[in-house]
Amino acid sequence: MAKDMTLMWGSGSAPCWRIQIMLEEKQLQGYNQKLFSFEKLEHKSQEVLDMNPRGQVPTFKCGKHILNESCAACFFLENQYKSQRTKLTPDSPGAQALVYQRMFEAITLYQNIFVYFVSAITLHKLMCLKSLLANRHIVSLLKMCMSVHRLYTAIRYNTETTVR
Ligand SMILES: N[C@@H](CCC(=O)N[C@@H](CS)C(=O)NCC(=O)O)C(=O)O
Repeated sequence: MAKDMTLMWGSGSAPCWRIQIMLEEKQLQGYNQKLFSFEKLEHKSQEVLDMNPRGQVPTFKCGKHILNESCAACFFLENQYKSQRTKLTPDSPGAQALVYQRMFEAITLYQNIFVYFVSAITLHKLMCLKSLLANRHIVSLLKMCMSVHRLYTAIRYNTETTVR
């Protein structure tokens, strides 16, 4: 059962923890796992890219299924092993909706924090050049932040963009 599963993960990654916790809750120990170092950019290696073109972890494989979104992997495991150990989604639609609500809240929060940090770092770097830039260029600073955000979104979702 668990022998059919492989989890590619990175240390300190909350999305990876999601799947690891799920596997523990469903008592699916014994799955194959491979740790990739972010520092060494191992998550951009061909081995990961072959499974996940985004070059991100977690990447989870179960039989013929390859799942590159942690929540999708968790739902897959829940559906596949519904009656095994901890039940993670309640049956009643109301209670189920509250579970989904908390899940989407957490994803939105995670994304907003990330975008905030990227924007804040970019702004900080640009402010260091403030003496070179007149205040009238504040609009350019904001455009730069938006470009970074667009670029980040494109990389994350593997879509095209032009940075202006
Ligand atoms: N939405 C994805 C997020 C995956 C993700 O952002 N993984 C990060 C580690 S926490 C990663 O691999 N970052 C490296 C990169 O994007 O290049 C999920 O929940 O599985």
